[in-house]
Amino acid sequence: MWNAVKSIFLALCLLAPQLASAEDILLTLRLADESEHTFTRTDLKNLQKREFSTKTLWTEGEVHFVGVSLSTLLSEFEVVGGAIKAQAANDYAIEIPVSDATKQGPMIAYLLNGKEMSQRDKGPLCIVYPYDANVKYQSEVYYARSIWQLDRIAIQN
Ligand SMILES: Nc1nc2c(c(=O)[nH]1)N[C@H]1C(S)=C(S)[C@@H](COP(=O)(O)O)O[C@H]1N2
Ligand SMILES: [Mo]
Repeated sequence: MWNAVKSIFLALCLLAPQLASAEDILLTLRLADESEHTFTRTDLKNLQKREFSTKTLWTEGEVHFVGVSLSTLLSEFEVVGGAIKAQAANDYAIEIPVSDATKQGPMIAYLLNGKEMSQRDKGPLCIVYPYDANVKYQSEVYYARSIWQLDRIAIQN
């Protein structure tokens, strides 16, 4: 009996990291020193969670986003100044000043109304600003920074 329990436990221990590494990489972060850090959905979920509801240009009515504050991600890597270049799967790219990444600023969203966003649905990741909470975000500059299908962030020197 104990042997069976032990072997199951051992099997789970051996399997768990493999299952985790089989997960898709959703985001690659390239630092100024050219090192690259990858994030799966689980990695993103393990970072401090942020959420807000807002209307957007591209959704009907108010929607609820869950994700990681850009400020949380950047402070994790001690990025304090300059700009980031955010790139999408469709090769759209936009520069975002690191000064945008305040606590009440943009987030990298991974859930929309509680659901994962499909690529068709502008997912799986997008940068969204709390447009309704701050009218300054209701402008073309911030809409252009609201990159959907985000898959890559490079820290500019
Ligand atoms: N991946 C991706 N994100 C993007 C864009 C794009 O072309 N591709 N356009 C940007 C611009 S210029 C605006 S105004 C907003 C809204 O664009 P939409 O109205 O085409 O959805 O998304 C931004 N995010
Ligand atoms: Mo735009």
